[in-house]
Amino acid sequence: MPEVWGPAVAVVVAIAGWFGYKSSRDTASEADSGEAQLAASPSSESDSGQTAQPQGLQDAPEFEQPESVSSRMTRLRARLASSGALGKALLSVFARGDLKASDWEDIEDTLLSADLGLEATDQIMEALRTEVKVSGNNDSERIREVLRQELLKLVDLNADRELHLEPGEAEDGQKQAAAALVVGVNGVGKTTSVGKLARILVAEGNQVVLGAADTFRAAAADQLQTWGERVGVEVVRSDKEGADPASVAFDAVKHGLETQADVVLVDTAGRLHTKGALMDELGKIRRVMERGTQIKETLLVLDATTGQNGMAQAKVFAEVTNVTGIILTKLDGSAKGGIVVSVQKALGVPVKLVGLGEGADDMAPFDPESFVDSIIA
Ligand SMILES: Nc1nc2c(ncn2[C@@H]2O[C@H](COP(=O)(O)OP(=O)(O)OP(=O)(O)O)[C@@H](O)[C@H]2O)c(=O)[nH]1
Ligand SMILES: [Mg+2]
Repeated sequence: MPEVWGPAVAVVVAIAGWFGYKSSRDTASEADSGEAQLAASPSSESDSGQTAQPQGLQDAPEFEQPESVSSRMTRLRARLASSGALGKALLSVFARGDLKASDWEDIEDTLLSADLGLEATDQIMEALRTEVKVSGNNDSERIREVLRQELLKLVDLNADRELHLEPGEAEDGQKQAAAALVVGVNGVGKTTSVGKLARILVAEGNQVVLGAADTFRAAAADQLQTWGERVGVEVVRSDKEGADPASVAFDAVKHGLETQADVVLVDTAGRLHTKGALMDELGKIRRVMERGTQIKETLLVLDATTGQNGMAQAKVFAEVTNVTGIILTKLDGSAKGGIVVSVQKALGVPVKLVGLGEGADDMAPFDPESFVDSIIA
């Protein structure tokens, strides 16, 4: 058995049940079959004739132990609370007493500057005005409760936020790795998110393969490979700068199937040339991946600090490809938590994960209630 799997199996139980699904991995028997498959490492070639190679088995890396769920959640919640403070800002306006038109404008500005978007801001303004009119006072607890209820409605408690990455079964009874494609504008945190997500999946007991389909810069594949080594998973990449990204994505899926992996995560480049070119590139990546398995999630990564500008660009991705979930990064230190509401409204897709820092464990499933409580704290 390659050394790489020893420590990976040791950390398996750390975050069990994180996304609410069970891993199909039977550690003992699959570790054995994994050995046989990996020994016969593929010389994988896709339709374009380029070859991408799995990397990361040779130098047995030092594994970091993933942080426990409870410690991670406590730490990340505190980070969100310190960035939000929407409640505090609003209550300080309400504390002025009799509200004049200019005070209501301040309330509106505060909501807009949290990136809630116009529609949601109007809805909250309406609810707050009604509350003040009906109750005749500005009791801070009542105001906070109205705000909380409105935000909960807007964030949508019923959306399906689970990651559906259970492997399937091929016709011949072999396990068929689930594939996920990670897309988004450049610099938003795609590669980092792929690394963090791989770490969570490994900790849950999944065998994961990463595909470096960002072939624009060689450094992009190096960055993903560093994550792979850190997390203890193989990375399929091409050493040729400018190689066909679809070819690498194809090889990653192929390698995932050959090694009986559970999940194949494919990182992509974020350059937004033209809408047509983006559509062609992502379309081709999808088509070749789907020759091997199903793409069960297409995760759009969005940087919370870029606000409404970033969202306009993200919309283009949602228009050209079938996005199933959003990873909202850089929520740490951003006062723009309201973007959760506006992005879901604009794209019609739920936020599934949030990034709250650059560290390997700084990612958490998005939990609407604790999120709302944090930003109005
Ligand atoms: N504070 C903070 N920084 C983050 C988070 N996620 C990613 N970053 C940082 O954002 C920067 C860009 O991250 P990448 O993962 O390289 O972004 P990318 O989308 O892959 O970028 P390209 O490949 O160039 O398109 C890095 O410095 C990351 O450490 C987050 O949740 N919080
Ligand atoms: Mg990247």
